[in-house]
Amino acid sequence: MKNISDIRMNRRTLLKGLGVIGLASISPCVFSMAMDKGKPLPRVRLKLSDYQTFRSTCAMECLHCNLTAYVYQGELKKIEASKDFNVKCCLRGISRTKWVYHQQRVKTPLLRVGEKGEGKFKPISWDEALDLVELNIRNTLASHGNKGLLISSHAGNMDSIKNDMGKAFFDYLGGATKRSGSLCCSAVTAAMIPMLGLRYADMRDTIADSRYILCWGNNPAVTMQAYFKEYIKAQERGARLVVIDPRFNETAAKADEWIPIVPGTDTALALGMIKIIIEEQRYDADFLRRHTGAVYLVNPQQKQLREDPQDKESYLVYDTLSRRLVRHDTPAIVPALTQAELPDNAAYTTVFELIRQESAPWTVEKVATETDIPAASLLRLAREYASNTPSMIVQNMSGAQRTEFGTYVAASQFYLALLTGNMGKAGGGVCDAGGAKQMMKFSPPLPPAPNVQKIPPIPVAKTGEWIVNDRPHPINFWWIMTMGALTQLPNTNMVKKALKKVPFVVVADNLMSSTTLYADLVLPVTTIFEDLSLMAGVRSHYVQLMEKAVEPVAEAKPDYWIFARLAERFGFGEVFNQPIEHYIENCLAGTGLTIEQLRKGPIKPAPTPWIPFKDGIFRTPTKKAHFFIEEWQKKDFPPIVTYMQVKESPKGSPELAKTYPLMAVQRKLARSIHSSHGMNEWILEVQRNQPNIMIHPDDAASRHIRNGEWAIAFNHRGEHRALAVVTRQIKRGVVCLDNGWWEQQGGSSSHVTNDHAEVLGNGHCCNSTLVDVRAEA
Ligand SMILES: Nc1nc2c(c(=O)[nH]1)N[C@H]1C(S)=C(S)[C@@H](COP(=O)(O)OP(=O)(O)OC[C@H]3O[C@@H](n4cnc5c(=O)[nH]c(N)nc54)[C@H](O)[C@@H]3O)O[C@H]1N2
Ligand SMILES: Nc1nc2c(c(=O)[nH]1)N[C@H]1C(S)=C(S)[C@@H](COP(=O)(O)OP(=O)(O)OC[C@H]3O[C@@H](n4cnc5c(=O)[nH]c(N)nc54)[C@H](O)[C@@H]3O)O[C@H]1N2
Ligand code: SF4
Ligand SMILES: [Mo]
Repeated sequence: MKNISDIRMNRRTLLKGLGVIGLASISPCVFSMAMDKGKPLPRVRLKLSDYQTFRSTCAMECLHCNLTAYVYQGELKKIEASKDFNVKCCLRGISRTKWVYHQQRVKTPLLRVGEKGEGKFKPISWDEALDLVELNIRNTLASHGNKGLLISSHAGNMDSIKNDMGKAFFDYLGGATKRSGSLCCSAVTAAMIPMLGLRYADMRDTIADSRYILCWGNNPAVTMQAYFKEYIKAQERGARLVVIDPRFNETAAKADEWIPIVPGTDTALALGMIKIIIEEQRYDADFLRRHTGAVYLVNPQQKQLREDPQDKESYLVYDTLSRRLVRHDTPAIVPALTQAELPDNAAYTTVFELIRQESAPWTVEKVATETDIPAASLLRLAREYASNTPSMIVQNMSGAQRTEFGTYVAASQFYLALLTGNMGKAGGGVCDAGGAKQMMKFSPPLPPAPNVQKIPPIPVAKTGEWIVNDRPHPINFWWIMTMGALTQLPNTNMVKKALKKVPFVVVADNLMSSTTLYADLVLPVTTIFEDLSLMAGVRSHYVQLMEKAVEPVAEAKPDYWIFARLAERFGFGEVFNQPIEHYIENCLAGTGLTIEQLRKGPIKPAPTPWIPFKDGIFRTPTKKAHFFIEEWQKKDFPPIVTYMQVKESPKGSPELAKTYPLMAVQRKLARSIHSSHGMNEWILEVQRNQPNIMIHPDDAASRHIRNGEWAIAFNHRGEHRALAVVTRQIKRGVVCLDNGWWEQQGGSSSHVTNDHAEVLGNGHCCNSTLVDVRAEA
């Protein structure tokens, strides 16, 4: 296999491919210079009207920008940002032409012939491939039962059909082992759903209305790139942009202030801010009384008081007018918020009071000790955030919540927004990811399977270890789709062991990704523009039809085609083998939207600006936001946000830190979305094509590591090789590793990342990792 770093091209080829020379700049244009047996063919002058155009969306876990493909004589020639769409896509989006025609495209089903990991395969036919899959599923069902089947999917294609179809296929078989939690943002989910009643509340329509933008543990200049113009617009209108990150990230480079922080200590910072906001009475008492559970009452046994124990929503409050305990939703009351408003010897207190007590020990000195943030910065941060309203916390599935106690990090950010009454207002709130799916109810593509066994899941971060140790039961057949399992799951060496242990691993992908190297069978699937689909998701506000523009390369098939053929073999073909339009219509049923409407372009199903929780109405059954979370309490964790020391940290594991003293955080790069796009030679041409490790000069000097030379980050899980960037743009004691490098490019930083499951959301805590670094010998 050709080394990807060898595939470099000259800049002119890149620009030509992107259409910068040619179609985009001068049209009608010259693009064809094909050679016929050494004799140049006549140059063909094409007009825009000679091309057919089709629209689709960039379907990975990013912003789902709408793209227009230009097709000439059945070949995809160029992709550009759709003209009428609200955001302009990035280089990754327009380089997708190269993804379709990539030299590492999987062209036929491939059967392993070498050892797993060697990447030696022989091409086989689809019939042979499907026979093998059928046989291995039947054998697994006979020997292990349904729980012996595992399906893993993630964010390679977030359309409304493919992943759902995969999960449904295994449900129709009677069930399979699935994952719990997510590699991405289950900490946010575990905070938001009980607090606000739903996941996803993105404020991106009103970023420019904000007066104070706090990018807390995230880096929108890179990770929300197509929207970053909104942040700049806010700054031009006078907003202050502040970044909290252990490293000086690309957003910090544009910001008014960078606040470096010790990784994993964000909740300590939040509690320090809350203390200041409460003590200086900078909270919005009126908002808290009307729209939140801050006024609910709690007894000394830490139970919330209810009028009727059977009625979950009958929370009691103390009405300061009638001086009685009443239901929280009684009209014309003024519920007590603070202890001072309660009767002197009351046998209960308010949730607000519990928050005050929890934050009380977090003096500026104590916060400084834990987070390394100076007192003056903390005071400025708390005061400016609370007074420069509307102020917005950008969360966008942040790196800060991919930590061991990430749910409390995310929840503490919601606490701050709620305490200051900064929710449901243009320019305020917490900017999460979000999309059309919040605005309208879409249906699943297929009816639910009739009989599905309840099978205990595998926490996604534990995938490698649990499979190796047969937990919760042995896995005999593993289907991996839309997922870079080998680069994105933590603890790569354990994942490799798991991939080797499972007797039959199927990887459906369109490129010979790192994961395919460990497959028994690789199935070639389509990319966008090679099949028809629908995107009604959680990353773009628009419902988008994903049109087929060209025939699939070689033998590639859509994932849904594969499940249709397999379903036929298992006797439920008719559920899966209808024309794709049928499944798209199922998704759209009840929305009033039609395929024909969508053919004209993307549709936003709600007015702009989209403001979740407008006017303080939340989606919990009480319509109020909750601070006291009984779901956490049921898991034996405090119901009020609290700070806990991350275990894999110098303070949490002093012994381990003697061997691995540096805290390693991850960063996402402009060159890729996770492990995708990063192999695209057009991108390699303009972005660096080797992994970096950011390290502070003091940490580098004591290890004889020099800028620009190879270094190895290592710990008890594995090693990751990268070029050292010796810089003061990262805190002393912290290193930052790149996310998403392929095995074929030297390997992923997940070789060292923590595979602990985040405590409340069962998620991913790759940013709670200890390593040491050495110069390469
Ligand atoms: N270009 C690009 N864009 C993307 C993606 C991509 O891969 N590439 N992925 C998309 C996806 S799926 C997601 S989830 C989002 C994620 O978007 P982001 O959260 O912005 O992405 P990350 O780079 O993971 O993390 C951001 C920052 O968190 C910092 N960090 C790490 N640990 C801590 C901590 O404990 N505290 C604090 N305060 N900061 C910490 C890191 O130094 C890093 O700069 O981006 C989306 N957009
Ligand atoms: N070390 C480290 N690990 C991380 C993170 C980190 O910051 N650092 N971030 C985490 C986060 S936030 C996330 S969201 C995850 C993302 O993890 P993944 O969703 O696994 O992301 P990708 O690596 O992009 O893998 C997607 C794969 O799907 C393939 N694909 C694309 N289209 C299709 C299709 O239509 N069908 C099929 N079958 N396959 C398709 C792509 O070619 C690619 O191989 O990674 C997590 N893992
Ligand atoms: S990678 Fe993200 S920003 Fe770039 S085109 Fe795709 S969705 Fe848009
Ligand atoms: Mo993510």
